[in-house]
Amino acid sequence: MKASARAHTNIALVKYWGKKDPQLIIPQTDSLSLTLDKFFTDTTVEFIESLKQDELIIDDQPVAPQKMAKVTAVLSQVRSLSHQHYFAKVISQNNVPMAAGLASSASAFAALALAASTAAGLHLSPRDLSRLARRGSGSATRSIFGGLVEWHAGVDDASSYAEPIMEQVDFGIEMIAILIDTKQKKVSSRGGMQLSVTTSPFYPAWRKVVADDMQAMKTAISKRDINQMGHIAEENAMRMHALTMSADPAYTYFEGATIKAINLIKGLREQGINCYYTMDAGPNVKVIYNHQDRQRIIDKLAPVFGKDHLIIAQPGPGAHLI
Ligand code: 2P0
Repeated sequence: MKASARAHTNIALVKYWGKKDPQLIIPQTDSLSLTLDKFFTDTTVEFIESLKQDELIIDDQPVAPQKMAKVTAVLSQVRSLSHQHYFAKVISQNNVPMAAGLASSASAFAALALAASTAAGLHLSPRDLSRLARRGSGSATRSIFGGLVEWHAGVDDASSYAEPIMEQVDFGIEMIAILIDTKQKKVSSRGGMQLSVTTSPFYPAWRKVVADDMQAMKTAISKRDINQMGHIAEENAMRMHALTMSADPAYTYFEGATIKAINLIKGLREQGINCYYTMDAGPNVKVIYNHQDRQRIIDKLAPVFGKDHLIIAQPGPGAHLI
């Protein structure tokens, strides 16, 4: 009744920002992401008869039971599916620089879903694994798969799952995460997105933006057109962040250095280097480009942000047992 799994984090190119059902984590819209090789979580789950409650250790630190609700949501679903009632010991190790602002919850809950379901003797299909990971965190739904992945919003637990669009991504797309700030964010994704759903007057327009961007992004992917993919991802990210600034009370994940990075990337484009930016629920900027342009982009960014604040990532694999 023990298993270990590794899952990688992902960067959304068409973002998820809001839930229809906060309990089951059914999103308001579809989303689309690229799984990354650099950042991953290794998780071991063991169901033990003698345990009185679930236990969780993250990066060698025990986690208090009252902070385990998301993990318990996944473990409870596994117990229900496998018709057994043992509590579990969960040991998780992150290889995600927390400072990168790359959702460690995506890799964490994808690894937990695979390790826990395997430890319980379940043999879930990848689709059902993505539904299970979704119980822990929305972005984890997509991290079950490698490469380019689509999360169908769906309307209920059965219809809200992820699916690969292209598992082997071999046309040269690459990303640099610019580490701008290492502090814990003030507004959680979970709290922030629900504030946007309930108070931003732009929310109905966002649903339309995502529907259009999903179509356009899939067309760009089918043409392996990195520039078009980058352009759509950049526009989509800015429109997602417009939902933060238009909420009541307004909030933003941007900092001064975020704008500075955006302007540098625009400057690179004016010099004929095709690169595009995207940001998630934090100030760090991620640059999307063709790997052939890596050095020219680093040469521009390193003097401003420092070479050790630039992390290069390439397309990565789906969740797997280790
Ligand atoms: C995404 N983000 O699509 C978006 C873009 C951040 C910005 O999913 O409440 O940790 O656990 O479902 O998945 C971050 O939010 O939120 C996220 P929950 P999650 O990647």
